[in-house]
Amino acid sequence: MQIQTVKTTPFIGQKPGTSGLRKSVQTFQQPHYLENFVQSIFDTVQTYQGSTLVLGGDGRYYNSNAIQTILKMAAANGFGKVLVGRNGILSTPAASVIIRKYKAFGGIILSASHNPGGKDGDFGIKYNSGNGGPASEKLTEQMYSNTKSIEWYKIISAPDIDLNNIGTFQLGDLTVEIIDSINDYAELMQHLFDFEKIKALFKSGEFRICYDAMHAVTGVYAQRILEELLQANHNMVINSIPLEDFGGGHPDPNLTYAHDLVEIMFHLNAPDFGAASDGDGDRNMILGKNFFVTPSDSLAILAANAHLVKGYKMGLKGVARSMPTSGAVDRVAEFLGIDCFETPTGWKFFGNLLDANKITLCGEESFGTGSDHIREKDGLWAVLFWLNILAVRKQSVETIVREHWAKFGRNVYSRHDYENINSENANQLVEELRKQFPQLVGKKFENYEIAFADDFSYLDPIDQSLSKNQGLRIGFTDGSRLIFRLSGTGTAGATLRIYLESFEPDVSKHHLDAQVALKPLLEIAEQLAHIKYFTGMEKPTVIT
Ligand code: VG1
Ligand code: CO
Repeated sequence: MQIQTVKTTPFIGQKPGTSGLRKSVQTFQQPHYLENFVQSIFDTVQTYQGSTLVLGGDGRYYNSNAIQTILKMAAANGFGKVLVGRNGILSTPAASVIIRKYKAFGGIILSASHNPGGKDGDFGIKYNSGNGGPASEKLTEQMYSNTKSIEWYKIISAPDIDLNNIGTFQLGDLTVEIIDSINDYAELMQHLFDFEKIKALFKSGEFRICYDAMHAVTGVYAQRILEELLQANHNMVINSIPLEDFGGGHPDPNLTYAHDLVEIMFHLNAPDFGAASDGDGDRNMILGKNFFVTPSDSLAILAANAHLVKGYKMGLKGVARSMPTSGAVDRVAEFLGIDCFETPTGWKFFGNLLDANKITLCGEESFGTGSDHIREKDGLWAVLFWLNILAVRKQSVETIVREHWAKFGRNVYSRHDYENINSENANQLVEELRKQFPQLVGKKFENYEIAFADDFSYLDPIDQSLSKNQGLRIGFTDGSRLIFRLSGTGTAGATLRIYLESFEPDVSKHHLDAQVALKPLLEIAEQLAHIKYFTGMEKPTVIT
């Protein structure tokens, strides 16, 4: 095995964001760009000699090229074995399953998740640790620091490996095993959920589902699990073939981008249940017949009904949500008498709580829900969880949500995104808002009075690490909240996210459209932050 030590120089800006390093494909295609980052990962995690790495991605453009490069670098750097998903495909949750099941040292997942793909789209790379979860902030900071001083990387010269066939190959001293991308994941799902009950639900002929894979990675998982194993109605997976450019779409499962599904579900003859997932399969959107379930409500409903589901009937240890996620799950936790933790945005912050057995379920408002079965959010898992509840309760999605609101009250919620705005203006908006904070407490706006205004920081209760500047929060005396955050997953300009939440205990007002109910809060947001002025936009690009 001929190991080459290739001289290189640092690239500016190889800083992992909310979920790994994401850049345009063109940026990744520059000579040494990918290699520099991969070597920086290896130099950060260090003690992997002879051990196993898991490798795969969401199938977007550049996936296979990157896999071939990483395999040759893993061989040169002394890994013992790499498990690769067939055709280079592994959804993010499947990668987490495989890392845990085979006790791998860690894994590299190639994905820019919900960002568009293709030659002119985005590419991304993230590292997951041996627990199957995203690298901690401490590790990502070390990776970034390494990228700034890198002088060389190691690679072997060898022909490419055939990724299309299951089997074992040798790359120098490294064993490369091409594995089925779905088996281990499907097996775990069968262990957690009552497949017989769900199968019976479909068999009754009275229940139809539509699943939008958005031409992304979950197409193959949904076909195997929903169509083959659960025998759901025929042709229920739409946009099922994974494409390198996601068919030109934006693989983000929300009401704006999953328009094919939305059209089907908001139609006279709509199926009973609709769902979609994102580029790498870790997000989910849940719809009923003519009905949208917000991700925050979905998390709360899963928590409140977990005792009906095979793998969770022992009860929940605790729950967690990201700070901008609505407090709906907090009310369920209080009812159940369990802990509820509030973490910064990004799945990496749930890892310690899960590893320490403090929580069973966790989720984010951004269509991410998950549990202690792995260390990533999991799109298809959430769909199966809902199906299991529906199979037991035999009620419609809408009835289940409305009954939940009647019992716990409704946390009316929405997020407004202003995408691709000028970065300087976005930072200025945040700065100007922050400057007002010392004067805000007690300030009144008609029925609303500000109770607190702060910049969210999180002290991890397990390892005591402190994460600062995780979003600006303005809380009102009636429990309503306004949150401002800049996205950490974009690749061009800045994206401003404004999260709006109010609480409505009165059932007679539960039918109100969230945008109508939240209008007064939105007006306060504009008054405080001058959103139109700084973004140069009259309205958001995406509302979820
Ligand atoms: C977004 C979401 C966040 C999620 C992250 C990764 O981050 O808001 O909740 O964890 O994407 O999801 P940001 O920084 O853009 O707000 V995924 O499915 O894109 O890996
Ligand atoms: Co994702």
